[in-house]
Amino acid sequence: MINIKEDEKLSIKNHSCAHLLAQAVKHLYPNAKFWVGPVIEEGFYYDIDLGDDVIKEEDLAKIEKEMKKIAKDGKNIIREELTKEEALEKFKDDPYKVDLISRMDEKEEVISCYRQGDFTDLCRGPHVASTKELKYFKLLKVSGAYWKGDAKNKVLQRIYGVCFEQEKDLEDYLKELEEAKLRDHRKIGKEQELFMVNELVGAGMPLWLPNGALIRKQLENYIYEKEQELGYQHVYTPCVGTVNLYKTSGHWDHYKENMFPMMKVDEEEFVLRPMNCPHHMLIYKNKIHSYRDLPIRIGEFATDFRYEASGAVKGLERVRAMCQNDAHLFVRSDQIGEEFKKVVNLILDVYEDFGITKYKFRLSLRDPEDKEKYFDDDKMWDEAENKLREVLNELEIPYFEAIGEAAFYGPKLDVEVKPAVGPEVTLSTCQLDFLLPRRFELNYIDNKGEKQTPIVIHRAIFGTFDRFTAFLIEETKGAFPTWLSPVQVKVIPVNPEFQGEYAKKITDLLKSKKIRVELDDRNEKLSYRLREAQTSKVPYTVIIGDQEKENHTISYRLFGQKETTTVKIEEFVELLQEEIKRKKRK
Ligand code: TSB
Ligand code: ZN
Repeated sequence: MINIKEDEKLSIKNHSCAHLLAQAVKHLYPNAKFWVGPVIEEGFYYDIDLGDDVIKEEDLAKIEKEMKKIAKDGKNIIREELTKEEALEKFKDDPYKVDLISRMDEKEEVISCYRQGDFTDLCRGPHVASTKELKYFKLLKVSGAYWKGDAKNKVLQRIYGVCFEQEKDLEDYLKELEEAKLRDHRKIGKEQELFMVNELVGAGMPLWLPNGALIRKQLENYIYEKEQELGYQHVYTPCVGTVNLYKTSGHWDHYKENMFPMMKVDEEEFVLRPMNCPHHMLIYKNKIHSYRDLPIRIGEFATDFRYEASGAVKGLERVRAMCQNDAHLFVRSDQIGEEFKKVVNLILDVYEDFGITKYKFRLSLRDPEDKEKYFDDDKMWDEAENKLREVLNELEIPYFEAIGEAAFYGPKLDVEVKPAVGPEVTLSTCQLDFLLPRRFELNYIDNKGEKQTPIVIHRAIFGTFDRFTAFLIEETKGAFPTWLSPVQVKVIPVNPEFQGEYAKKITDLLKSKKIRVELDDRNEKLSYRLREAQTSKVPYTVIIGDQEKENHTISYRLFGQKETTTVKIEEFVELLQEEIKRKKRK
């Protein structure tokens, strides 16, 4: 999908369209006050305070009509530059603009506004020359947004829209948007009964339903086997820790705003853990290690809790209770490169199995200015960041750099993917850490009998099972590969009266071979039952007629295909078992 923000011409057009939206809103709701109206990847939005008025989805058409009217009128869009004093005077009736202006520094930037007919807005620009140039736009949705993104502030109304150069581009975009909505994991998750949320449990606390839990169990088994083969040792640890544990690690100082608040039990202070590193550090510390023992790879499918803003939580993709496919690798400095490479190769290997091809590697670095988020030790950071760059260049994988995205304890290599709806998210991550081993005073005995501090690589291949499943649902549009499908085979007798018994025998046989199978011998038309099997996206539909019954065969149809293939029952079992064992997308 096109990124409007990255296209200069479209970006200007969308920004002008945001002004046009504000002008139309002002015509229809004279009390409206305006906060900001930026361009985003998907188009633009404007945050508006309407006092007691509320704009609903059905009001958008009316606003759009007014926008069309103004645009047709074709007023020139004129830039004016102002002193701070003039700007404050001009916008004195709008507290939001006054807030913006009072924080501006005349010496640093020119204060400007743009006028189109009866509407003027404070803005840096640039804009198109006339509202006439705005022809192909659409308002997309309306939602609430806290002023300045702060939950303590008033909720403003945010109207989203998009604008294009050509009618066809707008049409294509709207079509793509519709398709993306159909792929949204929240929609499919509901239809296929994969997960649910209930406000009594809490926002961002998904409940995995049997179908979703089945998929997750397969994912756990899959990655567990891979990690065992690669020498990982899996552990179980509790999902709470004392505040002191997180003070020792540094989370308490650098990550507190992402954590649930402290709770007191007797005289002890606990927190729900946001990460598992401290527990794993203590497991490492439980034994004396020689340089020959390293790398030591401690893995866990570990539940974590994080405070995510209520407006940010989203299905399984961004949750407050999550399960990481986590591991901490304790290595010597001469093993960093080799071990890091193994993690990257594991990521690539897993992505190939799942048929994931659209992703970007991001090298996430600290923001040297941000002393609050990042541990203050420039030398350590430089060493870690340079080491990572070195490894990445050696691996020859393309990546881009992002300042301010590192973990508080070190730089990371993140894999970014684009969900059906909304901005990109991180799936896998591999992080280099010189800090926590020092804070926990970890060591190993080197070949001269001296104590050395190991380095830790934090890594999560799936990221969390939650986010990975969300992504998988969208990638497959809910048509999971056979090994993951909650129901792998649907058996349908053409006429339950005549072939029902044989169909039942086939179903029982498949069940005994540990294949997840369902029999549909309802008294419904064949076409109806076939259609339902298709919409439920079961990978194999087995159709049993007289011929099949007589010849001890079955006929199967793959999801999304029209043709049927007839094979001996043994052959079918073998084929299925082979496919399930392979654990591939296709
Ligand atoms: C890899 N300590 C490391 C760990 O050892 C860590 O916690 N890294 S993390 O903060 O980047 O989180 C790991 C992964 O969890 C991320 O890459 C992302 O895929 C996933 N994740 C993070 N926040 C959420 C969330 N709110 N909902 C779902 N998944 C999340
Ligand atoms: Zn970690």
